[in-house]
Amino acid sequence: MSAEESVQSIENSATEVIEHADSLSDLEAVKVQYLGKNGIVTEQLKRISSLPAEERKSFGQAVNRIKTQIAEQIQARHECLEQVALNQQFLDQSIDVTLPGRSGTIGSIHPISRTLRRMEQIFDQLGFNTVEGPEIENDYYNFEALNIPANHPARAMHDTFYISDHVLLRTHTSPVQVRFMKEHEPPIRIIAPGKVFRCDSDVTHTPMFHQLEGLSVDEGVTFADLKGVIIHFIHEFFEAEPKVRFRSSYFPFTEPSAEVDMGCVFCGGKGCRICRYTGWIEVLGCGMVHPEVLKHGKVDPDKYTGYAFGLGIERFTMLRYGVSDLRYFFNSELSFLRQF
Ligand code: 2NL
Repeated sequence: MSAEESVQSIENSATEVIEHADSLSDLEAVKVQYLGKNGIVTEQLKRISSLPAEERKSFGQAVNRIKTQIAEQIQARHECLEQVALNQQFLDQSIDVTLPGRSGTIGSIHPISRTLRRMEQIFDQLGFNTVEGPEIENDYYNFEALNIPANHPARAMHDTFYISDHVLLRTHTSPVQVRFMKEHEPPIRIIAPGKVFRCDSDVTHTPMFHQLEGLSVDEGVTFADLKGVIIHFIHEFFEAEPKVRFRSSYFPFTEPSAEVDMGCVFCGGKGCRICRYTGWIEVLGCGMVHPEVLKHGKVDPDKYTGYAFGLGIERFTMLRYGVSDLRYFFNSELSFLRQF
């Protein structure tokens, strides 16, 4: 084999080895093997001085040529392997964005809010709009305007949280309706839900609870309209048709007044512990708006009549979902709340 041939065979073997280097570290080893300080190509360069003078030039050129070519091939292979490594890295680190995410803890609607939404929906279908007002009131809107004068026993009945002489936490949402009457001409059809406060706390009373009141004022509104709306509401709310009875009662702000009972949903009216063996459960109070109250609302009682009603949201929630203790609504027990 001539010197040129042996140089060419070095390049051929290098090409082969380079092509078979599967990793950057393999390739680095190949580079050292051929081009390193004691590498195969470098050894050839060292041979030049021992060659006859006339061979040196062409041999030297041949070795330098393969040195350059091997270096280029290594560089090309290097770039190729780097690309492969990068593709592998992309593959290893890729995520499947179509996989469903890990779900966090999701809250639930508080039973009181659920009941409120349900009530709003039923009254919305009857043409009642929801209105809100301040929880901090003055004694005029909470008492005077509702025909409850300074020394009326009703003021003692509602144990009131006073903030100062004339400022208090509302004991019912009626003040919202009085304010609304003052600002709007009949026909009026509204419900006023919200927090109310009474200085009372035992097994069946909490100092804050939720009430929903309703008011309808127009020409020719009668007690028959009130009965129709209340009976419809009870049937819709309980998704059943229990008996409903109107029992004569007294409120300073309505005349005549009535309390409404429905057939016990637990025993079907036969009598049980829940209805205290009467077969009836008291659910709300109502009546025709007292003319004095209409006047405070700047409504002419000679032209208009109206009915109003009030109910406790906690009580309706307990009856509808079978909650046995009022305190569940306020102690934030997750095992209770998760059921809603
Ligand atoms: C009850 C009784 C009731 C009213 C609330 C009312 C409001 C205005 C005028 C007249 Cl602006 N009345 N509200 C009427 C009758 C009864 O609530 O037992 N609530 C739990």
